Amino acid sequence: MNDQADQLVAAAGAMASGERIVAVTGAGISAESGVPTFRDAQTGLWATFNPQELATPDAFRRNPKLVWDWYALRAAQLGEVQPNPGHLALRDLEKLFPSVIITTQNVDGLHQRAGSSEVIALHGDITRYQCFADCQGRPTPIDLTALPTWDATAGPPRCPHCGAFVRPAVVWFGEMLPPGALEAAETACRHADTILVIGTAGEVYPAAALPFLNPRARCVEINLAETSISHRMHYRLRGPASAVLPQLVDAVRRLRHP
Ligand code: BV8
Ligand code: ZN
Repeated sequence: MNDQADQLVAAAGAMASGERIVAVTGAGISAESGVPTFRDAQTGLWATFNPQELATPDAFRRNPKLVWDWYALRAAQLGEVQPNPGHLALRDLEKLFPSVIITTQNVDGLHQRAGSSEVIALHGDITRYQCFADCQGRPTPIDLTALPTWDATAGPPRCPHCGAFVRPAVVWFGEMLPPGALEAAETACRHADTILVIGTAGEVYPAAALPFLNPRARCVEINLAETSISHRMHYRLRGPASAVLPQLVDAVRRLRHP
C-alpha cells in the first residue's frame, strides 16, 4: 500500500479503539462547498485587503460600510452552498461513537446544516447580528428582519436600542471568543481519544492550540498540504476533506461494526 493508504488505515485503527472524537475544523472543510478560505485570494472590492485586516473592530470603526458589505456578500453566498461529503461524514461519525464534538473556526453554519448535533462555533455565526456597542451590557442580538426598512446600500443599520451600528455576530481579531465556547472546546479536547484537525492552517489562536491540550489524544490532520502544525500530528492524511473524510469514516465503520 502507499503511504497515504497506510496512514489512513493506521488513523482509522487508532480512532476505532477510542470512544470520544473531537474535530477541530477550519475553512478547508467548507472549501468544496464553494466557501472561499481565508487564504484564498479575496475578490472584487476586497481583493486589495487581507482578511485579517478586515476582520477587526478597528476596520469596522474606520470603514463600517466596507466591512459590513464584505460580510453581507459572504453571508449572501451561503444561500447558494450546501454541506459537502466532508461535513456529512463527520455527522455520520455520531452513529459509530458515543461522543462526537465539532469545534469549528468557521462561521458558515455548514456543520449545523449537515446535522452534526454537537457543534461549538468558536468564531461565531455570520448569519447573526449584534449591537456594536453591546448596549445591553453584553452582546445584544439584533434581528435584522425585525428592523424597519433600512438602506442596505448605505452600510450597516443602526441598533434599535442605542443607535450604534449593527455588526455581524462573529469574533474579530483582538476580540474574545464567545463566553463558554473556548472552555467547552478545551474540555472536549482534554477528554478526547482522537482529535481530527481538518482544513485549518492552524495559525489562529486560541483555536490552533486546541489539539495539543491533551498529550494522550491521537491527532489526525486532514489537509491538502503541510501546515505549521503538521509536525505535531500522529497521522497526516493529504487530500480534500470531502474525499478523505468519507474514506476514513468507512474504514472506521468496518473496524467498529465488522
Ligand atoms: C483572542 C471570524 C483574546 C471572522 C476569525 C495567542 C493567544 C490568543 C490570541 C492570540 C495569540 N496570538 C495571537 C493572537 C491574536 C489572534 C491571532 O491568533 N492572530 C493570528 C493571526 C496570529 N487571535 C485573536 O485575536 C482571537 N482572539 O484570542 O482574544 C486576545 C485578544 C487580543 C490579544 C490576545 C488575546 C480571535 C481570533 C478569531 C478571528 N476570527 N474568523 C470571519 O470569519 O470573518 S479567524 C478566521 O481566520 C477563521 O475563523 C479561521 O480561524 C482563520 C483562518 O484559518 P483557517 O480556517 O485555517 O483557514 P485558512 O484559509 O487560513 O486555511 C485553510 C486551510 O484549509 C489551509 O491549510 C488549506 O491547505 C486547507 N484546505 C483548503 N482546501 C481544503 C483544505 N483542506 C482540506 N480539504 C480542502 N478541500
Ligand atoms: Zn445597541
